[in-house]
Amino acid sequence: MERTFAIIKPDAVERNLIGKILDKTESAGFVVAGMKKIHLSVEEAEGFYYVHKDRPFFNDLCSYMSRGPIVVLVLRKNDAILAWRTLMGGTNPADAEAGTIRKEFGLSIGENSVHGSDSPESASFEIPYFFSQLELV
Ligand code: IDP
Ligand code: MG
Repeated sequence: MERTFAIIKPDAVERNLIGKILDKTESAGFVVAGMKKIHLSVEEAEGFYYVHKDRPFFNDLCSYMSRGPIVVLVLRKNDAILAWRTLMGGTNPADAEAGTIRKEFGLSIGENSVHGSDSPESASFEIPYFFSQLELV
């Protein structure tokens, strides 16, 4: 089974949506391999989103991602990376497919409730950014 990295972002944690999002996640066949609730500093958010450092929304993104707690997750499933991107829906909730997490819970293109690795290379950077081997089952 493949592993992917996911985040329940501050907008969703603030609205007490952790349980609802995990319910959709487990119902879709993902196994939670690692999970914790943390509160990033701006610097830690910048390190995580380093690939986006030249994009115009970078500062807004890092201040949003550090404004409150998040839940970081490692999920296991066959083709987990693609399957989680599909369950999340497109970046802008307004354009996301019906039934996706972002369509159901996302507020805007910035505050879109969840993150997911976009490739095996991203997952290999993102998983160890937050989890040690001992924390994954
Ligand atoms: P993704 O999360 O669907 O992979 P990316 O393009 O990797 O989308 O962007 C990372 C995150 O940056 C998005 O999930 C969203 O929170 C934020 N973001 C992306 N595009 C915009 C934008 O045009 N305005 C504001 N925030 C954005
Ligand atoms: Mg992305």
